[in-house]
Amino acid sequence: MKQHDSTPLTDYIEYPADEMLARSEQFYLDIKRRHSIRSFSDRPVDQVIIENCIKAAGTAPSGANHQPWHFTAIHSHEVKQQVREQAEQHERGFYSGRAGEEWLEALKPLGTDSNKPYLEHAPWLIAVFSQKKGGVNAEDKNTNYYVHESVGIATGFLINALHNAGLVTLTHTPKPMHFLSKICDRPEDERPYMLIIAGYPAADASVPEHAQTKKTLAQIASFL
Ligand code: IYR
Repeated sequence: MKQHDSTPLTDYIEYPADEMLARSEQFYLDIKRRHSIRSFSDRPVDQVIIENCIKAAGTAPSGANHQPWHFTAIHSHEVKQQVREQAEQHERGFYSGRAGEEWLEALKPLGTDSNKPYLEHAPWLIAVFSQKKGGVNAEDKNTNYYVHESVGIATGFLINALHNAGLVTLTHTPKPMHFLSKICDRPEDERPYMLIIAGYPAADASVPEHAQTKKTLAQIASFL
């Protein structure tokens, strides 16, 4: 007996082998230009661009296609100020000891500290939430599966889409992050997953050398 309905795959595009090779290399060269940026311009970015990038994120694969994510895109200066204030308060605790010696040592080459002006000045903060309960319909309250994996992939799509649009981003995980639920007015059964800062880079934006060292193909892959 038929268990499911389906329609033919009509939007697949097959490229000739040489074009596929060129595209794979071109994509690598393009995504290689993505860097985590910590110095943002306050230049505005049209909301439609952010909407398109979130729509792209929403096409990510997920456990049972439950799409266990919610994105709150924050543009309001007042709300950004609240996020900055509360994130910095937590980060001060983190950097003044809560992180532990090993973690603080690992962060030294990035030059980060508890000061997060970009949370207030970047045009967009996108708070990503994960949903333990949900379903294919937005109002469902069934069990979700592979929530972390699904939201991680969607967040990757989002970062990729923002980069592709010509914006820079920072993945930020203030610790703890629960204050975001309140500020964004999200329900109890949703968890803040990550904060993506998006906008134009400031004129003096830089990339820590430490972050530019990527493992080689031989280090990250094996072919059997
Ligand atoms: N959340 C802190 C600390 C931090 C942690 C990691 I792991 C990083 O790769 C970078 C920063 C902060 O944002 O400063």
